[in-house]
Amino acid sequence: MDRRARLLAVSSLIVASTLTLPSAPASAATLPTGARSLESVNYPGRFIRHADLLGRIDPVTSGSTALAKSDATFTVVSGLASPSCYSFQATNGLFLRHRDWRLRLEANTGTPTFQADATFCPTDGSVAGSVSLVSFNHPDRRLRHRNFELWVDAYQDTAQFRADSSFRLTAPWTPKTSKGPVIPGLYADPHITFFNGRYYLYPTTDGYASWSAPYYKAFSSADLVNWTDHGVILDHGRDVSWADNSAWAPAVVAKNGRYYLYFSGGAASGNTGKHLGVAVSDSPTGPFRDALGKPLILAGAYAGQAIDPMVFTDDNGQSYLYWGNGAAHVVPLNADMVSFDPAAVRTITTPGFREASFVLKRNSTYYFMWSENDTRDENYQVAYATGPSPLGPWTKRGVVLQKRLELGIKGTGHHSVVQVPGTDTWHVAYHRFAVPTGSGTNREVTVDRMTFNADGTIAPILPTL
Ligand code: FUB
Repeated sequence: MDRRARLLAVSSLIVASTLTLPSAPASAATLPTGARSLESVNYPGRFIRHADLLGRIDPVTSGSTALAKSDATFTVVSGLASPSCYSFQATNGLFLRHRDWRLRLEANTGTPTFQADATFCPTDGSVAGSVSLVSFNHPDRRLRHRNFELWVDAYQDTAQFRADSSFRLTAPWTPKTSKGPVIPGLYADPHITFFNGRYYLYPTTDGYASWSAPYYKAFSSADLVNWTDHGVILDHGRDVSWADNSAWAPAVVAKNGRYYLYFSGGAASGNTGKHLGVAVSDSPTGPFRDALGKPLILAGAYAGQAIDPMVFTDDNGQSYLYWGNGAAHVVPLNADMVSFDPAAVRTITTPGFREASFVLKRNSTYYFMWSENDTRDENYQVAYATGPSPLGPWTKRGVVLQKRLELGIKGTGHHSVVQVPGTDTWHVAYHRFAVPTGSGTNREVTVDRMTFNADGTIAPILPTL
């Protein structure tokens, strides 16, 4: 029996004996994210599943086929339309959404309509520990079964409707067998760092057409495996007067006893391009507030796009801001972390640079890393150069992270690196097309090891599932 089959067998035993998750019951306000199955309360033993891409409730038992179990397994993720609600992603990567009131599985197009149709807000179900899922865009309607088919129907205050629209979240019939994505759902451009004994991940929220997401979340972990979702830490709509959308590629750094979040954003009107801003908080999990009330770098002020910020602080305490798409720039930041001398801005010219600058120092060598190609291209990849100072000069060393097609891994890029404090152990966070059916706007975040050769060059990073 191979490892996957063993895990399936073990999980079937667990599911058969304890159908309801003891540690994280669904409540009216929150659901546990990650892989789950959903069992009907009035037809115990029947679970929400898809068949021919349509939603149903059907019996699933430990003796069911692997396919039936997989069809009855969903990853509960932050709502595509709102982080206060939830979406349900099948193991084939498609999302449960309503169309013509019928529940069906479709690929996320990232449009507002799709996102709303695929988002459900939990409320108490008919029996303790069960949940009822209210349609995000039709709050008078709830997900319910009728003739064992799943529909979103107008709520009726009857015992029958309440039972037909109530489900228990159970352990997943098909448990996760890979480490990635490390945070459930669609995220990209992860900035990984370490503050006060914990690792933190700050990603772009993905799954939006044209990468138009308006907010950032933070996640933290003690072990790089189990991640806590700290919710929204900066929302362009609520917190940033000059940006509405395109909340892209945050980078967070600790300095002066505070936390500075560098980010980019676009305005809904004017289409003036992306500006780069800085927000500040007393906590790594926010809330962050716009530090300047205006961009730190205006669109068009320097060649290329004012996106993909990154801050590196050298051993002498001097911090440097790197940014850019199409052209890379660097400037020493003033001690306040929210200003710099424009005359000190330098442009970095490394062959192949597209975006996503990242700088680290190991021993006395500085490593300037970046992403090449378009994030929608499966050949999106990470390359690096080395140099004697944070300002270079840089010598390109080559590509270190790229697709691994035999595992279905594509579009590996926009990375960041964290060192396990006090060791020479390094981890790289990056995004890839969500496996199996993602794309350049449906990406997911994963973490792998990064090692150095004896001569100080970076060994090729092996992307793993
Ligand atoms: O996620 C939006 C944009 O896609 C980022 O700013 C780029 O680095 C690319 O990953």
